[in-house]
Amino acid sequence: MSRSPVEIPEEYGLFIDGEWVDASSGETFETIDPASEEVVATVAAANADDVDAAVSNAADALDEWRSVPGRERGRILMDVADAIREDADRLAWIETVDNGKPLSQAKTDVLRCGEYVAYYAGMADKIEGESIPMSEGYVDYTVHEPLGVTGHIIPWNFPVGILGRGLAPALAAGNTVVAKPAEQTPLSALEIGALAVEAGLPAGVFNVVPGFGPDAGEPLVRHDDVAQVTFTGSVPTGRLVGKAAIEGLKPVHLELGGKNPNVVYPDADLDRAVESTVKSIFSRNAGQVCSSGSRLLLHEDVHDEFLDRLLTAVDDLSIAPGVEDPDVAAITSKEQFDSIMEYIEIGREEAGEPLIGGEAVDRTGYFIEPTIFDGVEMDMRIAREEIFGPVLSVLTFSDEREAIEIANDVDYGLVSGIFTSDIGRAHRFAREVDAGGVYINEWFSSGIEAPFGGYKDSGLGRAKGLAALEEYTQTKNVCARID
Ligand code: TXE
Repeated sequence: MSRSPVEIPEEYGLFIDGEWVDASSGETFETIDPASEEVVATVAAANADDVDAAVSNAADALDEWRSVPGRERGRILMDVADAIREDADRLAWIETVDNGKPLSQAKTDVLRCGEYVAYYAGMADKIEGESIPMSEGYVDYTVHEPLGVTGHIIPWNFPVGILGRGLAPALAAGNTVVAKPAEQTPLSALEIGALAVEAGLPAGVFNVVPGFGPDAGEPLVRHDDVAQVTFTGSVPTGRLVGKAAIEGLKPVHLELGGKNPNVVYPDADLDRAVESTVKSIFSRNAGQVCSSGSRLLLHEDVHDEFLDRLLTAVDDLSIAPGVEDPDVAAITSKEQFDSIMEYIEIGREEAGEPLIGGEAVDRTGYFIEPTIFDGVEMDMRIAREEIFGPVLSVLTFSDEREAIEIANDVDYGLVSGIFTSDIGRAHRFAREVDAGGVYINEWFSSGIEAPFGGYKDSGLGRAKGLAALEEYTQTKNVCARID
């Protein structure tokens, strides 16, 4: 690896009440650069006592933070957003070394985190209630109040982006935050915690407790003083988190996986569809994306031509360490690498040799070649299960009805996409598909202003846009007799 232009501390503590502290147990864990397999830093490992300390500080900070007038809260958050954006190059480098992703993508994620904070900063003084007409003699109005301390459990695929997505609306609405980053990628959340306090966020409003799921995540979800939980991750862990939250009668926002259908018709702009498909499953974070286009549904009349073009494009992709900013970089962890390689073997047994790829790259680090399986059928595991890597399953259909049937024939329902020049067909698909998001003629079209979340097993609730504020507020109705 080239010499790091960024000084990354060798040790990180927990970040509680604006201070770096050791874990009460003294335990630490190592975070690994997946491109070099070397240790990036040693990080304090939080347990239930540390989580309790973080939650208690967040609870103490709550009264002050929720009483800051919305406009002032927004101003402070705008300063935080600026601090994140100004520090984007350094943070992006840290994110790349910790997570593996290409440097330019890490920078996009950091800037996006700043955008989330700025977007919701602008909302902090616009969380308005309603006046509700009643019979004469009464005045009725609603107030949207913060919930309290919110617990955020963050995955490793977009550590800084997903942090910002929950943190920003939670803080804008007057809540305080305790975040537990994934054990594979704890650094960016810790860096943002410190940066936010430096930028003027009162200490205790945002705390970061790195550690493992059962040791730190579960105590956070179960803590009596945590009023709401935001979780992004796998379906099995999401079910555990959801169950624990509901036992504590607290609202829970779950953003889980996907096995998303990307449907291509012969009348599509094929250049654009190929480019989008490559991005949807290979070049964006090596396919480690819940909204990846992991199932490609090709109309039989375009199947051969599309695959020819796709194979040419995939063959051109560069694979290298993230710091070299390639198209495809390392898989984030050894566990995820092993899991993807296992799915590739399952794919070989179910669908035969892949059209391209199918091997780990012969070098240090967790690199996997972009892999395409053709002739996939819906009774195969590679058609139904989330692989979460650069592995594409190709299915063929002959008419709109069949496309929808295949698209909807999974337990997931996060996003979907269609490429066609027939506007009616595109909107018929949008109406029929069981998914929380529909991309028409560009995979990943949409932005932070629009709601994002899953149907079926892909989750509960909505992130992004105005919709997210509902996750972080509770409605009080006030009714007065006035005669
Ligand atoms: O997920 P986990 P893993 C999917 C993807 C991937 C698979 C496994 O298919 O291959 O999940 O990844 C914390 N109580 N996604 O094992 O376990 C954990 O520490 C509370 C989809 O990494 O869900 C981490 O911070 N928290 C996805 C977070 O949960 C617990 C993103 C996610 O870990 C916990 C990531 C517990 N009992 C993986 N156990 C997406 N939707 O984008 C673990 N955690």
